[in-house]
Amino acid sequence: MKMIMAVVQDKDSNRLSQALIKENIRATKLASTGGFLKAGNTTFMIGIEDDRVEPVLDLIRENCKARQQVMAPISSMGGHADSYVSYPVEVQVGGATVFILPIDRFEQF
Ligand code: 2BA
Repeated sequence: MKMIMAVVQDKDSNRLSQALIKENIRATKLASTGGFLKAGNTTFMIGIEDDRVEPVLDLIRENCKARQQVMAPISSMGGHADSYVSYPVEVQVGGATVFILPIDRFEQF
């Protein structure tokens, strides 16, 4: 068994949830925040048998797309606006960042 942890954009989260439910794949959604953009994203925890890992990755690939996101410039709080110049920065946020971990033991009570 494996644990798939997938960080996806909030915009894709409902679509991915529906696709997982349709394929009878159990998942837990966690509200998360990207360390860089400090914007909300969604982390899916999916415990799954080894032979179903690839189909789950296919579903994630099909339902999550990369987008350009603009990072707002940092506003000057200290009155030294001329000491640095801040521009809006555009970054490409991936469709999904996926970690696949081995599970030693799985129990449900
Ligand atoms: P964020 O940390 O908010 O990052 C959003 C996007 O900003 C990243 O997209 C990347 O394109 C860019 N970025 C991140 N750190 C950067 C840096 N130090 N310098 C320049 N650009 C940077 P993705 O790589 O697709 O990541 C999307 C989200 O997935 C991340 O949101 C974070 O929540 C998660 N993530 C990505 N890599 C991770 C990792 N190694 N461990 C844990 N979470 C990760």
